Amino acid sequence: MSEKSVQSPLHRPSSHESAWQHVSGEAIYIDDMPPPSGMLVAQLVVSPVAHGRIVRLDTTKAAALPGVAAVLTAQDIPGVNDISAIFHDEPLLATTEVLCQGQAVALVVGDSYEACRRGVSAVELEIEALPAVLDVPTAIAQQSMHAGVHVMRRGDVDTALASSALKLSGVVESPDQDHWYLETHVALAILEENRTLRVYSSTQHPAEVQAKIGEVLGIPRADVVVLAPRMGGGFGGKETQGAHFAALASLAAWHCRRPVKVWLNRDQDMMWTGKRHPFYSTYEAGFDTDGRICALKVQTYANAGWAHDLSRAILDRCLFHLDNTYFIPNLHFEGRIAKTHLPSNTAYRGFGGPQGIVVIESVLNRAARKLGLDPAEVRQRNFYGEAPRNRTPYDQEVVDSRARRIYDELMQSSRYHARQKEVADFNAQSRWIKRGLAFQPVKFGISFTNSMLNQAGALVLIYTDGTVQINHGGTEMGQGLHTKMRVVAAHCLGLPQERIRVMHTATDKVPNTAATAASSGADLNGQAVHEACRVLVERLRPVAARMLGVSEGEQHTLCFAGEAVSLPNGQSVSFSKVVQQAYVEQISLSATGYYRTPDIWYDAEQGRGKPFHYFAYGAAVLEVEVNGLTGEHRLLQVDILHDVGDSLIPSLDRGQVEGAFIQGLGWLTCEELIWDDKGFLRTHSPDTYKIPSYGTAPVPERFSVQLLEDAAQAAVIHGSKAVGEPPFMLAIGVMTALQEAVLAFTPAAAREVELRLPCTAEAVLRAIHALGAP
Ligand code: MTE
Ligand code: LUZ
Ligand code: MOS
Repeated sequence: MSEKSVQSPLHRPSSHESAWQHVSGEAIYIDDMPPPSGMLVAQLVVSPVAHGRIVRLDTTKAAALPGVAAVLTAQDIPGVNDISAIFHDEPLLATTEVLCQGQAVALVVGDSYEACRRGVSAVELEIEALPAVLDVPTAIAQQSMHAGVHVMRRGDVDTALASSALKLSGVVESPDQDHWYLETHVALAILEENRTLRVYSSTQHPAEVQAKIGEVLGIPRADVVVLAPRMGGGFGGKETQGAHFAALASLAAWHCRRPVKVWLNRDQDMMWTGKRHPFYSTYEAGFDTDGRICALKVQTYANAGWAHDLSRAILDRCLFHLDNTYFIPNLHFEGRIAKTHLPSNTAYRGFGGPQGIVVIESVLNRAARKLGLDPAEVRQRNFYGEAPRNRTPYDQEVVDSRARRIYDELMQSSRYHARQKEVADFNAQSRWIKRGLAFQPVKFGISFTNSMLNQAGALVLIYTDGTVQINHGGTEMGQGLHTKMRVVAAHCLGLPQERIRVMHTATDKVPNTAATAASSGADLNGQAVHEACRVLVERLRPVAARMLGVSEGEQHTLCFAGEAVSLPNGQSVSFSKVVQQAYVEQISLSATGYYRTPDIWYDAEQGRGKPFHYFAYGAAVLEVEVNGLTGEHRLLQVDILHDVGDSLIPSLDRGQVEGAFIQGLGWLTCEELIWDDKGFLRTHSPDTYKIPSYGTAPVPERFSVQLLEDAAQAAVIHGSKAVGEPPFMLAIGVMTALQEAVLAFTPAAAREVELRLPCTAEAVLRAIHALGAP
């Protein structure tokens, strides 16, 4: 029987399980929760300098102010003063040294935000400023590096470079990006009886928040329950960094014996929390005259900020994506982590992948233009193919590459070649306005590259009225994970979605979970939910068989669908009757499910392994129009063909593709973080930091998103594929399209263009002027 049966909601459009609450305003985010009786709030005292020594910290006057309940410093931490995810290099509250502006030094707890702010002003903090390192070139010069070097190599890169027909070298710098989730960081900690801490946290990683609270307070994890009801967006910004605010709220609740909420306003969130890592990469590349890459040497540096956070894994994923969809026979990739005095940069959709892909795409653009070839054609010629052109730089075999199929279908459907001619014709007759067309493929590795993290659990409860609650380890941040999990359970149990509730994520339901990240939330938790439901179906099957008078040998013909258990002849009994009978027969109606991704590994010393369970693919064709007098652009048309396998819920996946792509456009065109030479962020609110919005560039005027058909993925839940991050990188095509348009302003069609990222109007105008045009 086809999975897409009449009664199952699987592989069909569905609205987001919270859509109605989102739209009506009834969805409760943590800051919306009715304050528990006696609740206090808090404000942080932070470092005003990027680097300095704490000379004096006196909280006496602040603590004596009316309305101030406590002023907490590092000395008030009963356990370990560390909030880092991995490297133990991130004090919760600074002690002797501050390493970025906005680093937390003390916490003022009080009856109201006003009282807390008065308290912050009354804290006497003297800091002796020290020299600060803010960018990668300075960090290299001063050898300011965090631990960790990652190397991948294959073939003889120097010989291959020397004998290449075309040699290129250069620098690619990619910018940082604020997450701009609609809900800023927030946590509410409630101390309950018998020293139990119940903490509501806006986090993608409740298990880590629980662990960190335990360490900071010096209490066992079993005394801490972390709940993550829903997030108003995470985008990676809450993969580790939610722990900080949850631990501060917990510390304050512990001290004051009252509920405490810690919430950042937009400016604080933008100034104090980590961003996407800017990367600085140098390269040497060699090509043959047909535009095939022969050799690539890359030195890349992640600008990590003051602490490690996830920088090592982010650097790794950058290296894992320097190839994108292209086979590179000879290579040497080397990555390092620069230590600077910026807020500690963190996970952000793509997780180093975009920063890697931007490098190879820049190189391919230059090669194509030097050789007088179409950049799309050069990309196609370099696609992975048959052995031996099917091994990644880390030696994973590329099986079932869908890049070529997507290329063929999208070139057709977008009329790429015809439109290339139309663009040339337009440019020939238009002096001040020029257009550019680009093709951008993506291949993105799915799995946490730390293989251990690829595990998930679920707990499914059936009640005797036939309704169901499911719990799983993933968190809902708007991406639709809960909706997907509900569909997986509905399909397996044969119930309509309305009979199933997805409960708030909580560490006392499913323990020791991974972060909801790496786009793998549905892959991992979907298998766990399916497994728990399958166990329950197998328990209910004999009960239904007895009720229908079916022999043990015929049990397997029973079908769970349409809220009933049926025989092929149509005879059936309702699901709730079966459940009631199971209860009478004293059969357990709850089960756990567990999943780990099989057969993945990576040897970082050797730079070899199979880190990814599979790859997600997609491609975009983008057409831009540039105004040569202002540098502004319009995105006239975007056609995307994306591979989400056999989508669990196509309507949600389409939303993910659109959202990721537009967030990528923001990174590359309009979002610009400006740090002054003191390491202070000058653009910390929406009046100076522009994210994409409807009706203006970079949002495309015509936008078509198609999901690849007949694309079931083996060994993934119901043939689906991860979708959250991969389409972000399709936006990199806007860089190529803008470069093409800029080049069109020169009469002699110059072959080199310098266009820095992000491609703001100023950057585009500078690039045009640098070519001596218009
Ligand atoms: N979509 C929404 N609406 N909000 C988000 O915060 N985060 C993205 C992506 N899509 C995000 C989102 C990121 S960074 C990841 S890793 C995935 O969702 C995580 O969820 P998944 O694994 O369930 O796809
Ligand atoms: N987090 C992580 C991630 O810890 N490892 C990863 O590989 C990853 N990839 C994407 C996003 N978050
Ligand atoms: Mo996403 S960067 O993996 O949270």
